[in-house]
Amino acid sequence: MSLELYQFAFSHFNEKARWALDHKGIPHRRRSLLPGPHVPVVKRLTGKTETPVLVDEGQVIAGSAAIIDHLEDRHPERPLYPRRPEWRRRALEIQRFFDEEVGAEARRAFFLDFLDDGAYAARCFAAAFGPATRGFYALSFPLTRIIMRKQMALEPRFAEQAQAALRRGLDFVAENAGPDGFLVGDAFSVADLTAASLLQLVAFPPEAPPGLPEPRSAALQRWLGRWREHPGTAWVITTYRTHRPASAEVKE
Ligand SMILES: N[C@@H](CCC(=O)N[C@@H](CS)C(=O)NCC(=O)O)C(=O)O
Repeated sequence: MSLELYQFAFSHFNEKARWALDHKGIPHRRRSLLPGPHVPVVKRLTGKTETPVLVDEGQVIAGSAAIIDHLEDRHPERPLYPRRPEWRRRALEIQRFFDEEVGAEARRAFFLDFLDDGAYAARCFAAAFGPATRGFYALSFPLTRIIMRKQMALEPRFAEQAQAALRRGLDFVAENAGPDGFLVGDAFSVADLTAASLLQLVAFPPEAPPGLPEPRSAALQRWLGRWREHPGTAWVITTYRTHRPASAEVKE
């Protein structure tokens, strides 16, 4: 088997790709990268810097939607695309809405709060690494944080628009989930997977890897408090509890 996911462990777009692999039970390896040092590794693969990237027998697939499309094609069992054409169209439309209109703004809203405590943020990003890497990353994180703030335009003047986009995503799932919780049709699909993984940062449900180091920072608690009462948050938590399977990662 040569299926490798180049990923950030602590990232919602990466969680989307992980969940698709785990949903289908496809054994794969994960190459976890740290924000900052990831640049040369990902550039070598795609010429860009964004994760997730899947390498399947030498074929490079960049971006969570392209990865899911590739997996649907190669591993059609446990489908994420609904079979009925109109449901499939709707599910892909919902994926596009969350990818393009919610994901990046939700991340911006989150980081505007979360990065206030740089030491805690560095612990979250580097939790999967050994003590030497964690120590070095923590020391260099003040510089990484400056770069992240610049790259994602993490400016307080954008906080309102970023939170509004995230709220639109939460409103969408609260208003569109059917009686059994599905956004489209009568089964779990790419629409539910995309919405739940891109919205997971409002709750960090226990089933969402990699988990949060304790004790949580005041900045993170303030963030979580903003969204606790929204009915969309309850949908995210229930969807994770019901549909997020265990990891299909193969460890070295
Ligand atoms: N549309 C892309 C978005 C991916 C994305 O925004 N990735 C972020 C992590 S959440 C990233 O790798 N940022 C680092 C960079 O761009 O250098 C997808 O669906 O995969």
